[in-house]
Amino acid sequence: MATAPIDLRSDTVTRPTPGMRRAMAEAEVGDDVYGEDPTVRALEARVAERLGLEAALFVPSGTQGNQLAIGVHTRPGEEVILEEGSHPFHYENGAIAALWGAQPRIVVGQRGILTPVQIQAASRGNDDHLPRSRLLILENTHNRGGGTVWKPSVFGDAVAAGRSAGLLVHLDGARLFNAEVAAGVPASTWARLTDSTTVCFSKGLGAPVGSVLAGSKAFVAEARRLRKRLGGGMRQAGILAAACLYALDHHVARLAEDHENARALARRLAEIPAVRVELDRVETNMVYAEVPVDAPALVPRLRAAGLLVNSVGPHALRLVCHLDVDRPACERAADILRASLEGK
Ligand code: TLP
Repeated sequence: MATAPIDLRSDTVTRPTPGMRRAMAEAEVGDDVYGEDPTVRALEARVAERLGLEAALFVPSGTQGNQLAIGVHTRPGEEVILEEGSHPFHYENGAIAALWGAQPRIVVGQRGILTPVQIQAASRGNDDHLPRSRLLILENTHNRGGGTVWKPSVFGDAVAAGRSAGLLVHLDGARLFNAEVAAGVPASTWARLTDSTTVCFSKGLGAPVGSVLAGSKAFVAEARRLRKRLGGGMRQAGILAAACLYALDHHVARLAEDHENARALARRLAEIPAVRVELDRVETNMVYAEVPVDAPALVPRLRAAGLLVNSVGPHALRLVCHLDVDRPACERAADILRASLEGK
């Protein structure tokens, strides 16, 4: 029998574990559009508390969480300052412009990290000619930056720079729990400084669906209205929220394993002469590797050899470690890449 491929395309590919499926099957539910699903409410309360914010809203995806935040915080014509590789700019299908008529103002960070000087420079003054700068979006961990963790003090400085320029601050914390585990400080260290924060459960935490957007009570009330407008009002969503609660209880601390596996994978990749990996850039569960061949063309060859990865540039691959791949699988992944590059 053929062995299953090793899937390192993303941590979104994880499947719910038997324990998670049991929790989902047993979830108490109600109609959440009426605010009557006890499991959704429990999840929202728990995440708000964990992030040090007042209230929270269960949403179908990280993208919707980010976009609701932008929708609540901005008006058409206003500017959103965010990093070039950030998910809301790079991967959300132009939604900032398409949905809200806001204008992205792009800053190029270092591995996704912005300095206070860059943030100040990107904010506009009060001038009738210029767009009004309204919102700063930061991302932790930063996906295209390499799974980068914002040092809490550096994050605090960036937020302070935004505040002094009169900006609201949203955090895309799709992988904020990876940052929590990697830095050894609670997720609230970052989130409580923001006006709104999104966290995702369908990435390394292993839930099938679900993100939570948190902020003040007034912010969440507005986000709830916009969620309905976008068709994100879910009914007996407690079945999904139960998976997220289970993930909070059982899958956060184990993210450390994914981080160790990513480091082991990176070390093994670095032994391949043709591959370039910056080991010190592997801070969480992601490995970005440079290959000397056309990366998009390499992807189907790797797939045929039993390894699924994504190309993220002409010569760049992204490999993501997660709940469903163990250390031997990660090491085998490096061996498959080596064999493929050596034409074996
Ligand atoms: N990221 C996905 C792809 O969309 C690129 C991945 O495989 O990494 N914020 C960040 C930082 C993300 O990485 C993602 C998903 C999202 C938001 C969006 O989450 P979903 O997919 O739930 O809309």
